[in-house]
Amino acid sequence: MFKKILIANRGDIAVRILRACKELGISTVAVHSECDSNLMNVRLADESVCIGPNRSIDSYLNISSILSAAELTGTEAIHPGVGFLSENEKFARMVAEHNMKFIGPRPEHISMMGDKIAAKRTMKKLGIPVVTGSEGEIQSVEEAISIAEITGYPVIFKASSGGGGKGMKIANNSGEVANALKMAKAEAKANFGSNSVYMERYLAHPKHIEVQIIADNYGNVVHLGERDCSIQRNHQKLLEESPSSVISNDERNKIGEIVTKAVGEIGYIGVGTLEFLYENGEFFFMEMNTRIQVEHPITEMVTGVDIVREQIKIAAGEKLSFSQEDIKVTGHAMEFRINAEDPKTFTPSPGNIDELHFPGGNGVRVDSHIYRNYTIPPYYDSLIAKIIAYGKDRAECIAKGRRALSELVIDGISTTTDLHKKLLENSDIIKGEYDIHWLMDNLENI
Ligand code: MV4
Repeated sequence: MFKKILIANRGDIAVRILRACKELGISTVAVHSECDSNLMNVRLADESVCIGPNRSIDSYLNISSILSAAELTGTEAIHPGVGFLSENEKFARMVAEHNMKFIGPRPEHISMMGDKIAAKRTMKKLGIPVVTGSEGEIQSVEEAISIAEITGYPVIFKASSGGGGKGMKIANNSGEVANALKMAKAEAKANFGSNSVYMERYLAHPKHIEVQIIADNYGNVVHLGERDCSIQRNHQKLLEESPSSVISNDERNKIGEIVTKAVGEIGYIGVGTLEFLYENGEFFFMEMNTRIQVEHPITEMVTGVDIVREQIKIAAGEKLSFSQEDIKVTGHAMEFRINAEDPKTFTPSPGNIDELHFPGGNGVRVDSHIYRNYTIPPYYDSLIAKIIAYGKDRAECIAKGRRALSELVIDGISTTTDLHKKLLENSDIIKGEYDIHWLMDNLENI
């Protein structure tokens, strides 16, 4: 096992990783920007290094600063966390070149999944269901129209190097194709530096269902069931649950089997998530995330697997300590993302936390880095806490969630807490009847 790990991240996820390191007896190095010296993960770490000015580009995205900090402290492995450099192929490669372990998949798998066309083509070949559409990059309006004649309208154009919804454009008929394609290409170019786009049949009312996998260096691949992440606002997830209320045991086993087989065939190592759209009982692969995800705790709650601990053990060359037969999805978990945001406009609400009380008790987990009198800086993600509720079934989970949110006190800044309270009183949410558009369609009247 590693003796020392550097955590190349900040906030709640850095605390989460640090906790796993402590439990494994691994010494920790925190890195931080100038304004972040009083972060909880910096306080809890054995050592810390300031890696640059406040802007992410100068600190948390500064590869040479982070590698210098790692060399200076005698780090054996680097955990990139979520966001920042977590899906940066070049960073993964450079960590290895400096004789350290990157706690994540191999660089070639990061780049394969970063290219959405390549990812889709690979998964399709391996038997994973995908949405019908163009085989590769769309070259012309004529090509798009002739493919749309087969798939039917509406169609959606997506950036090849995209993700997160940027650069997506819908065409409802052949008359809209030219403009949608032009707009998608321009947005792709502006956001990702490449104007390459591909096309798919547009699904009108799907759910976002993602499958968690974990694979070791010895060919063992296990899936940990699914998460329903359909409650999103502008492609920002807000509430996630596991299992999904629309997925049966048979469906879970079936998609899990398909996914683990495919992941095994490409020799993927580490943790990963395959994102699907799910509509009328069918799964359609969208993209694969090659990192630990924000919403991993709900999977930990229903499977009992400490995913971050296992991720570190895999990077250290250890075998998975469980097989698929050992995994049973038991009970129900929900994650409520508490963001420092205005509840109406969702604009960031940085500032001082004047008063703080976290809920606890049976079935409640809180992953957070904030404390009373901590000042949230304006430079980074607005996620400040994840409240996770667990119950023996969905109804009990909702009851625990309501109770936990009612105990939560965060004064001095605005948060998304009240929105979650309202969601848990909404009849559609209580019934589990929601798709990817539900939150945007209902924000005004909940
Ligand atoms: C789609 C789609 C409908 N049909 N693809 C948005 C982000 C990106 N990862 C995929 N996205 C979508 N792809 C087809 N063929 C609808 C969306 C989509 C969406 C997906 C998941 C969660 C929220 C969403 C909100 C709007 C659109």
